[in-house]
Amino acid sequence: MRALVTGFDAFDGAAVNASIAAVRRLPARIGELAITTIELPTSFARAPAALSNAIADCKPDVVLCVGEAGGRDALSIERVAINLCNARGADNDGACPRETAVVPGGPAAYFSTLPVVEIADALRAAGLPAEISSDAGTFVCNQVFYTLMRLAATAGHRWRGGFLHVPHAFDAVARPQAGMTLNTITRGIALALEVSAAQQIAA
Ligand code: PCA
Repeated sequence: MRALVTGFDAFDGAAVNASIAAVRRLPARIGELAITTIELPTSFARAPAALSNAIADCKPDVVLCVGEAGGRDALSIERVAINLCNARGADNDGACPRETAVVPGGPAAYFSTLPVVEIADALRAAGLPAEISSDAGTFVCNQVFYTLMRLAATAGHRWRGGFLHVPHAFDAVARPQAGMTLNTITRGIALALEVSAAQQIAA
């Protein structure tokens, strides 16, 4: 089985994005799962094509997109992606879309097809702060999550996909208000992948 795991480049003036920093620390294999990682640009214009090209190349069974949500203090398994872009600040290309659709005419929302309850339970059982979130925001992370789930729903793919928001990394940001170590974040991502792979095998 193959997993594609994505993280984002740094944005909003930060030097590091905990999502890609933690994703890069993943091993090449987790049990039966071969792991491919890529960095997505924090760009409304470029991220969707980068994601769909990576899926076409990798032919994954599981896709987990990871992004950073500064200020959160738990690993947040996102439940739902909405068809809305509403940026508070500029992305890495200077774009700041307001009240536009991710996909004009697309459904209002898509649910994750990863086992969000089982992932949150497994993370907590391992002693990692975790929550299920119903708000992936309206910036590039939500756009990528919506793009991912729309691909899953419309392109006849058999993979399952979802999104994980992670806090700032204590070891990557000076004095974050809330955060975890990169090591903890990577452990959480690896566990989410294990639980997702187990569900794919059982399906
Ligand atoms: N977080 C942003 C975009 C890139 C990232 O890591 C978000 O939550 O939309």
